[in-house]
Amino acid sequence: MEKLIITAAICGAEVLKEHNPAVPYTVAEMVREAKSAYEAGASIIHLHVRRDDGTPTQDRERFREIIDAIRAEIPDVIIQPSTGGAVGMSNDERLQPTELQPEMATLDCGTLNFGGDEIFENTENTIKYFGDRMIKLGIKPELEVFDKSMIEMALRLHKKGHIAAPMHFDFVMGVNGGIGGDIRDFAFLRGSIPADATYTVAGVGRFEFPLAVLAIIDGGHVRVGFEDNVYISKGVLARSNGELVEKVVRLAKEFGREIATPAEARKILGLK
Ligand code: KMH
Ligand code: ZN
Repeated sequence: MEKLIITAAICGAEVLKEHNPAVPYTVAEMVREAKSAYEAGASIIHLHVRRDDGTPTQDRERFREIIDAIRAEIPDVIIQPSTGGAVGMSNDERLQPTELQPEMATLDCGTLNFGGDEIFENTENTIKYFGDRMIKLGIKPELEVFDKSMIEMALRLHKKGHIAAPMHFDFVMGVNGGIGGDIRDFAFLRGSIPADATYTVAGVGRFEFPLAVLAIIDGGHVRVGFEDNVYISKGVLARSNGELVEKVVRLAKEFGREIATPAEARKILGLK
């Protein structure tokens, strides 16, 4: 089995210090959390950025500042900016970090009810627009799918030339409005991607670690982090993103799965 790529989603756009005081907002806090995740075994940092007061932003210069600060400490880590941003942002606002030509970026493959009146909007034309941009800039998309229909969308847009193969999916599972997070849901998504595709699984809340185990034993990859879950165990807040990554490393070791370095992750994902 290939080595396990661990992605740390250290910040997200919705989770706040009120949920866990270790959620990072400032540049120094972002570096601290990225470093803790990397030192524990993460090879990819999935990156959202905030203003110092916690407001989510897709501002290119804020991304540049935080990416530069992270790179100064951990130069070889793979940085994967979000193009999802936060609900309500425009397409061009969301795409700003792609101007920095990262190796990877997320590409959300459908629209989702996000709770209350909020809709995370990704029309077919939006997905084509984002996919075309990533092909042009040589950015590998992590195809975020919150439901089975979003895999169908990605496959259709791949056939039309808007998404390159081999595809790399992120099954984001257990979000309100998306697919659930049980074994049947996982098997349904897992069985729906092409044979040459890779995948990571991001279980939200209580689904984080059970789904990590399924991916570990199946040969998939794993995402954890405050964006998805702030607890290390039931009712106990994680002290850092690193603590969440450490738990995945422990689980992987129990099942004999080795952890990929950033260089090995680049090879597995076909990054340059
Ligand atoms: N914050 C969500 C609205 C992504 O990073 O691409 C979108 C999100 C997905 O987190
Ligand atoms: Zn995200």
